[in-house]
Amino acid sequence: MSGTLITVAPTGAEVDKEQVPALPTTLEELVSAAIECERAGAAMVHVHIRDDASGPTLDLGRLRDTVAALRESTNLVVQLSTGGAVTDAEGDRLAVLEAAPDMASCTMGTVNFGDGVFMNRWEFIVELHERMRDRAVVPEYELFDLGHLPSLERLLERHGLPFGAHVHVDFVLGVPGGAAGDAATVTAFAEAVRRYLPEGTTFSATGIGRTTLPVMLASLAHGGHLRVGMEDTVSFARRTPVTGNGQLVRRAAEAAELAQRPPMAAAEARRLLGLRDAD
Ligand code: KMH
Ligand code: ZN
Repeated sequence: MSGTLITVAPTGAEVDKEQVPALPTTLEELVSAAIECERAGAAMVHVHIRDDASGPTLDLGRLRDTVAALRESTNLVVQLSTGGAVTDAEGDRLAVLEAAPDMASCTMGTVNFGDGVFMNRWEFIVELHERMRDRAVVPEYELFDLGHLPSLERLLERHGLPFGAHVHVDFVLGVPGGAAGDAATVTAFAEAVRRYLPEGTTFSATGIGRTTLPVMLASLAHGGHLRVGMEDTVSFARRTPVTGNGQLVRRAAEAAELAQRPPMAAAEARRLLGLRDAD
């Protein structure tokens, strides 16, 4: 069994900087968080960026600067979010790929998202999948509900494997409107990976809010990988706010060590995921 791929999602599009001052929203804060998280055991960073008012943005110039700065200061696999915020237009979400990240997210269906709707039409998913392959960007397919797994099977059957020919998915559990964040749901998703997706498909899992711990432990138990970060949870324990992303990555790395699948370095992650610069 391989080591554990730890992805950090440091910022997201939803958490309010005023309410959570430790959230990294400037480029300097993001790079500093990324450096700390790599030292703590992360191999990949899932990136959303913010504007000068700390609001979510998909500004292409900022995205390009962000990719360059993360590459300059870390070896982390840089994965840009094409999910953005629920208010983002499809054209802006597709244009994220022009910033030439190593990877990008590709959500496999529409889901209620708290009071909003995270819209992912079939034609949009196909366009994202094909543009990524054209640009040698490896997708991380984001699965918020069980139906997203047979949808991914259909995508791969009709439109072919992604760049690198390896399939990697992420279970995003505990979103109000999506699948629950508990051990039984991780088990159901892990079984659905074996049922619907190509042999060798790898998965990570993240639990939103207080579901972070049961999802993390269940994913490790199923041989899965981990995503943690302030995009997904801003509480470390009951009534204890997270001090920073490094704290969440350190806990994930300790859990991975305990499972005897220590965190993998970025170079190993690049090989596992079939990235274009893997050695
Ligand atoms: N912010 C959510 C609406 C992704 O990054 O691809 C979508 C999201 C998924 O976070
Ligand atoms: Zn995201």
